[in-house]
Amino acid sequence: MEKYMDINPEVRSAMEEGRPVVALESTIIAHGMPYPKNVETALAVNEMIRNNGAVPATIGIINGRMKVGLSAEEIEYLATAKNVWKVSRRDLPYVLSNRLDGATTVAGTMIVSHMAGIRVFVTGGIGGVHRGAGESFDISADLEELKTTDVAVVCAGVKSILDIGATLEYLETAGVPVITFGSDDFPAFYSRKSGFRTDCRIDSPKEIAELISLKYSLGLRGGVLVGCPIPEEDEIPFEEMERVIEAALQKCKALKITGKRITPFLLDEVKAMTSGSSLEANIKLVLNNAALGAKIAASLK
Ligand code: PSU
Ligand code: MN
Repeated sequence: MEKYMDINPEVRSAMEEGRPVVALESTIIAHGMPYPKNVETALAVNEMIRNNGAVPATIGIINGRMKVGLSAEEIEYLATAKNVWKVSRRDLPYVLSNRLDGATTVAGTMIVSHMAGIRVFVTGGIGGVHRGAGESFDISADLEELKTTDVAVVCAGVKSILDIGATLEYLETAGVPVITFGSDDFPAFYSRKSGFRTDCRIDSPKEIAELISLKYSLGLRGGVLVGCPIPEEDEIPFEEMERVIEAALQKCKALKITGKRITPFLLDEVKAMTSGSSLEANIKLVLNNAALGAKIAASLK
């Protein structure tokens, strides 16, 4: 592994000393937010992780090397460089063998985290089953990764560019525990409620950590998904986002966008149509997730 991976010294010593480490993804930096908000957010998220007792490890690929713990300069680089690949499981071998730059998705970040030995990963939103997947077969590789890779993922739920109900069904089939932190409703990214009740509500980071270690002590492979609702003062009403998302989906169809470009396209459209208010909510929810993720990592035995 060392042949393809660089773990930064701070992350390495934390892991050697058994101190908590939290992984972060880089697709949100390179493809999810505009410059310079993407860099400011990534750095603020790192701070939030530290302030809550863990060491941040932002994951990305530079010149064909998997970086575990990007420096501020490397974050700036991935945020501004041209031709940064969006790297999910299937892209990883190509990007490494061709010495390319890449931003890792939830799936890509889970893989690298697991290789490095990191057990908790914080993101904004995961990919899932797209609306109309019955026709298009568009189901994010994030879900398959949650099925197989032993990393707990903290997110603000599932954005309604996706079919939230179908995504939850898929996770049930995949055997992924889906926990909601402090709420009876699974969150919908910009809004605290998706309209889908969760079976597994847990109200403290410590109990979430207990569930995670219990799962692995049973030998049950795969991830754990933790949905952390956006703080009340930052949320955007579900119906308001729904209108915007419908319009974005129409445009995506009309322009015949396909494959890995669909999710970034939809996210950009939503951002443009809400004139930045969705971006602010996005930043707030990632910070909120970071605080929870760090606390979970800190309680994980
Ligand atoms: N959902 C969001 N914001 C994001 C993503 C998803 O609300 O930035 C990114 C994540 O990196 C996720 C990826 O892993 O998009 C999923 O892409 P796809 O649907 O192509 O698998
Ligand atoms: Mn897809």
